Amino acid sequence: MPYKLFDVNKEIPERKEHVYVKHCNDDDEDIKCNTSTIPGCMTARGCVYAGSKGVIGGAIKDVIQVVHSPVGCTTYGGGAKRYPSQPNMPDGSEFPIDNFNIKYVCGTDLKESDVVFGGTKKLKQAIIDANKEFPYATAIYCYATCTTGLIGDDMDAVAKELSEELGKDVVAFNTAGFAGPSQSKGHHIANNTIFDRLVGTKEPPKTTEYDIGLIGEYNIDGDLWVIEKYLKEMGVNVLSRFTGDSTHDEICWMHRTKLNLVRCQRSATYIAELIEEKYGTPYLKVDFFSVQYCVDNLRAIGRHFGLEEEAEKVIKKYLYPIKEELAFYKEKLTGKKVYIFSGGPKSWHLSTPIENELGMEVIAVASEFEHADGFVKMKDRVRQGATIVDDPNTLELEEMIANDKPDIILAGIKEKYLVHKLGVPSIMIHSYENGPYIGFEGFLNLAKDIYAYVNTPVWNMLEFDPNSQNEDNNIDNETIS
Ligand code: CFM
Repeated sequence: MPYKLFDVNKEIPERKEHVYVKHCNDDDEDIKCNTSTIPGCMTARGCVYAGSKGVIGGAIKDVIQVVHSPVGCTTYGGGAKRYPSQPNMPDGSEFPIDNFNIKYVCGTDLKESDVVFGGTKKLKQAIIDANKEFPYATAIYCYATCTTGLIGDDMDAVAKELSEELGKDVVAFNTAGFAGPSQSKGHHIANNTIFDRLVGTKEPPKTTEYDIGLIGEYNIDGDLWVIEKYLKEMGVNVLSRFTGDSTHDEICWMHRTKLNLVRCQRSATYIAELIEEKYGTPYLKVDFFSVQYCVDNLRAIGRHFGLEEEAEKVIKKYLYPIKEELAFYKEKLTGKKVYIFSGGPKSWHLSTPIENELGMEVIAVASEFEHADGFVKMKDRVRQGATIVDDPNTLELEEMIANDKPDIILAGIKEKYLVHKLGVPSIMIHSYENGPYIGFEGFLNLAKDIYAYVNTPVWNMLEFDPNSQNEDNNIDNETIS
């Protein structure tokens, strides 16, 4: 069958409101977002459970994660994400983390009869068994999924009963997969649950005048360690991390920080606001993606603590060694056309740096789950004529590629191999190729990866012809020599 391009406006007219092309004088036009995916669209979104377990709770190293689900959701949650941890604990001991950094994930393996008769007994037994198996874990978090949301199991009651019985925190996250349009709702529920159940329940062994909370940094491929290193060298102490490389206890004493830095502002501003409201701790929204943002934000943190000179020293130390190499990549990448298809925030964090600091042209940005405030930033930061897409789907992506012919796409694993088949290189902006991608050296890593992918000769051997008669994913074999 000949390949036909999908005509979005014709096939699914409701999608029109989710796609926007930036023009001058059109500031008022809103893009529709944070609503349920339109049936029939092959979305790249995750579910609410994915947002709570996959993003927030699952990164904490000394916790057993009990997924209350049929086995599929548990399997998904078992090490699918690249957020490594070090074994070091706040008291100086070492937590037994395996070499692959797969955290402790168990499940209740729900069956049909549990759906009919209820799954709380199984959940209780699973938590007791998990605790026996991993007695050294500090706490146990359990997660609702679609199935348990449908049954209506009272997970809070189980968590309360077992917290008393086992003498450690058992926390229930009521994040049924369908409880919202995307993983974003899972972030929100997890923030609220952690704040209500944990924050303020423990005290840190010691405090200083320079204690901060690093909030919304999940240590993707080591990002958190880069920021932590800069802060440490400035004289700032990271007292709590939410939640990359974190421990259960750090989360419990988040109320003792003097300042909170909010790195991912989509998934974690909620808890920073709640802490400010209850404990009066201020928070700063920070951005370390790229050289310029890194300089600006380290200076802002320096100003807050009166550590301006120390901030300048750190900037000098880490900026100087990468400058020349970065200039090389900028020269090579100037004028290359790029799409940024991320979960949301990375599409607005990276658009200006990729234009200004790498010389590339960002011609489309997309977000799986951003809310209206994120889209305002996305619109502000892209050039005239750039396309902005909410909840993109594969067919639209193919259509866009046929029209724009971008040189590279920064996207996720769900887009990567699809676009490779269309002859366009793609690097993973969610979990990275050769990260970290944050900070000075991280931005250089990103530039290197973009350069390497764009210049791999294999792309010259492929040609995307949307009208090709070839059924093999539109790759014309005759062009492959
Ligand atoms: Fe925040 Fe994230 Fe992101 Fe996110 Fe994500 Fe992610 Fe992302 Mo993938 S917490 S919103 S739910 S920065 S996993 S580390 S890369 S979609 S833009």
